Amino acid sequence: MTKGDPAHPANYGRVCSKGAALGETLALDRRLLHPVVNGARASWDEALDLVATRFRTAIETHGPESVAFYGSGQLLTEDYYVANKLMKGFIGAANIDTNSRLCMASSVAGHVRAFGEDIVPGCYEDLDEADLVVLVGSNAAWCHPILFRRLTDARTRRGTRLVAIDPRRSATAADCDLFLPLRPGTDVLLFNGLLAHLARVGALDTAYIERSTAGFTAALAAARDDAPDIGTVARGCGLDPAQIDAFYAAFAATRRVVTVYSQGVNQSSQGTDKVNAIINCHLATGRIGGPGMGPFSFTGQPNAMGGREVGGLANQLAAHAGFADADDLARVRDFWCAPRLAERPGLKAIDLFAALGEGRIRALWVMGTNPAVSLPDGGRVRAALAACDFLVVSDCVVGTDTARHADVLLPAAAWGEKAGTVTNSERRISRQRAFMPLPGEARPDWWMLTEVARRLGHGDAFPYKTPADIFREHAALSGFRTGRRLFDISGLAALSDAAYEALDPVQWPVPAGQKDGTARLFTQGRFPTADGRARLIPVRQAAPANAPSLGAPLVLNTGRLRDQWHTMTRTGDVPRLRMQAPEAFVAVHPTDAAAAGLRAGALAEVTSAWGRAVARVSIGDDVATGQIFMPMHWTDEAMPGGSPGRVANPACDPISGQPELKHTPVRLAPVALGWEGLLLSRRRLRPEAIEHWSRTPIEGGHAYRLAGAGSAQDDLDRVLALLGDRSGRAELRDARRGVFRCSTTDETGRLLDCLMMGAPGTLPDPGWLLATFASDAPLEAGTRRNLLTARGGVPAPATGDIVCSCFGIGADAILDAVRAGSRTTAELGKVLKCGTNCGSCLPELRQLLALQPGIQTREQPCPSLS
Ligand SMILES: Nc1nc2c(c(=O)[nH]1)N[C@H]1C(S)=C(S)[C@@H](COP(=O)(O)OP(=O)(O)OC[C@H]3O[C@@H](n4cnc5c(=O)[nH]c(N)nc54)[C@H](O)[C@@H]3O)O[C@H]1N2
Ligand SMILES: Nc1nc2c(c(=O)[nH]1)N[C@H]1C(S)=C(S)[C@@H](COP(=O)(O)OP(=O)(O)OC[C@H]3O[C@@H](n4cnc5c(=O)[nH]c(N)nc54)[C@H](O)[C@@H]3O)O[C@H]1N2
Ligand SMILES: [Mo]
Repeated sequence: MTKGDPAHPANYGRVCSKGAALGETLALDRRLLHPVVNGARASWDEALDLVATRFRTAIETHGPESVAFYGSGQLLTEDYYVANKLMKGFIGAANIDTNSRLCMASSVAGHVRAFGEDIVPGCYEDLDEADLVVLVGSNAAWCHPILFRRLTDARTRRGTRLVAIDPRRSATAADCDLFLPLRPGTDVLLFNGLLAHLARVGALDTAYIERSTAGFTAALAAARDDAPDIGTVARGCGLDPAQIDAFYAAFAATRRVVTVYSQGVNQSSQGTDKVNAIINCHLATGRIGGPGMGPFSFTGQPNAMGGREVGGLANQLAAHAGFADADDLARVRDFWCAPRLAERPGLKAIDLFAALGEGRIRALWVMGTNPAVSLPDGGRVRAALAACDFLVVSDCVVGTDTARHADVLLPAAAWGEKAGTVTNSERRISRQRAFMPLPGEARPDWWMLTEVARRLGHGDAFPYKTPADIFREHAALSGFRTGRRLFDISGLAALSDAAYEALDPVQWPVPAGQKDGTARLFTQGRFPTADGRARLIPVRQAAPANAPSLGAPLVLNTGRLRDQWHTMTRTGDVPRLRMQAPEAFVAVHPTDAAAAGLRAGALAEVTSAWGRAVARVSIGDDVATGQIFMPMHWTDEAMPGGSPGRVANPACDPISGQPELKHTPVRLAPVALGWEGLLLSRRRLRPEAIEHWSRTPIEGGHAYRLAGAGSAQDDLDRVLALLGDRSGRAELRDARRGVFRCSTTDETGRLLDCLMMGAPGTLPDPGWLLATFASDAPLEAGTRRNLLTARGGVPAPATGDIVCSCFGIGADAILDAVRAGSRTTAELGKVLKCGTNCGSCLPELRQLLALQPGIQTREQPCPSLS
């Protein structure tokens, strides 16, 4: 198991379930190990020459705006810096955007509107020191489990109260003291109501408003107009007035309040307004810049923040300089000696891919992201990638849904093999150090970009030999004619190679002459605006861009699972991380399931105006009626049709350009099936001839769920073609019941494939089968017979649903321990170890405990704060 660094101030050694499993993701069998040109192995020189030639041709023929880069918050700051400098400074167009557009763009825009610069004011200690923490559209229990543990620790230690605002009862919502299940997209109304309430009860800090802000009167007027009273808010947000009362009263009465927000806020056609509605309440109460208080945007990717610092977004320049300001343009142009510097913003992600589809972008380089899966309107994105004149993809793994369309594949160094820096949510820059050799011909992204820059004739401006060279330049730029800008790390511009190598984690700003970082900003109530004041922004509740209709009555919400990372390229092949959810699913409220004629475990079709997905039905009341939820992770590699990206609408926030990934009108229907099957195989397959399939890695191989609309008889040959060596084959056919079973073994008698087909809903529980498959021992005759009769001859120890994926502890074992006397998560941890590593299952453990009769713990979720 991978262990954290106990001395690192961001996590003090705690790592999440995915982090703990990192060791299991280092295998090389799925790695891209050499360049590929048009499907064939190529040398680096061939590949880089071709990239440079095709980019140069496009630029010469169609102008610099006919080429683009699409990057990622998973690049290191040094990679990102070089990509941005090449595109904006030397190609001379600003067409470099990043997956941070899908992630943080609304927070960036909200920060810039309120503070004059993209700044997260606080630090993680504020989470320890707050008395009230409001989590808005953040499932931190699963997505930031280490930070969420700080919150639950603070609850135990100092009685910090936690409020969750989310349309869905997420793991976070279930573990908070107060849960407001608001109607999707109504956050602005809720926070406008809060601002009006704070004014009503005299909870404003008028001295602070007077001294440190502008725009208060207009913001309050808009808030009052939107939300004159709690009844209006209750109706608009679909909430119980008592819940709103409890939340507003707690906010009004608590000075140390942190409002955490994440994708439920950002990924919205009103994302920027949501951000400012929240910040308005903190500014109006002066609760910002002090210990235990402030608005706090939780970023997602390892280096989403670093990308924002170097200018990874098409509407930023570099080092927090923008296009709107002539001084900024001159500053960056002079520093880079870049006479061709782009002078206007480039295309934001959604527009960039639209331009790609229309042939306006002739050459695109995608680095460190999988847009075929992660962008909305995925069908159109895939078509655009397929039609693109020249597509370069640099990635660490083979076979991503995006890479499949590439003309050139460049093998990138992965985590553990590359060196550089990343910045986290609290502005802390950390060194990432290589501890493994570069496999095959893999190279870091900055090196590829530098080589292409040289081939384009810009060698003088790209002289980098090491990441340290790049970092020093980036740090120097941040301190060059800084003006009032706060992003300044020029104190690190003269680091020697050895000092860079040894750099301790440090929070920016680190201006010249300063060695240590800065934990909190705005402590004196001064902001990096022209007049030094922060801005309150008048915002109004607006309906989401696309409203449900008769043909699409449900709202599709999408998000993350505890044990998966994005498009599964890093976590999808680790069996224990797949146990939480082996297949793509759609969570449906029992009422909507009944209305659509869906049973749990069946396949359902989710259709929007943009596309269609197919996923396994999961029925429960975590989602409200009228809403459904799908995890974002599945790809064509794991379950074609399982990606909600194909369904999601491409509407964007008009200010940030961030797409509305949490709100797409859809309809739901059962998928009519003639048969279902389960195939366990030692081999990794893409059963494309089968209408519906999914692949889940298991101990010893892969499990495939198969299904078709026709009769089993009609599809049998297609299914049998999936089996490997058929020499040791045994089969059973029961035409009357439509049952077919078959197993194959190798010469030693070891099980190779095991197949079962039958009428929909009749497949046996595969638990014992998986245990048989995991073993390499030759099959005994009895077991072999059992495989055919599907009778569990080899009972596996029942585990129930896996709760703790770090230690593989299931619900059954946990309930046994409860029956044997365990009463708290700590006691369970002592007996079973569950929850003692990353702790991201602690909310589930608390819930399991709370459901047991006779256990009344402080940890039990309670309905109100009072
Ligand atoms: N396990 C895991 N952790 C991750 C990641 C991962 O892939 N897996 N990815 C990382 C990344 S890049 C990111 S950006 C973060 C994201 O972290 P989060 O933002 O916490 O995660 P999400 O699941 O995308 O969405 C959060 C919540 O927003 C809610 N929501 C939907 N609509 C609304 C609304 O209108 N209002 C409100 N208030 N809430 C709404 C959803 O129901 C969901 O519970 O996670 C990071 N951490
Ligand atoms: N429906 C829906 N869609 C969403 C979201 C949602 O909530 N719902 N969330 C959005 C958000 S917040 C995000 S951040 C995105 C994430 O979406 P993506 O960025 O598309 O997802 P990843 O799977 O992280 O893709 C990263 C790729 O980079 C590769 N990689 C890793 N490290 C490196 C490296 O150092 N160099 C290079 N060249 N490659 C590397 C990995 O192998 C992987 O293929 O998804 C967005 N899309
Ligand atoms: Mo993200």
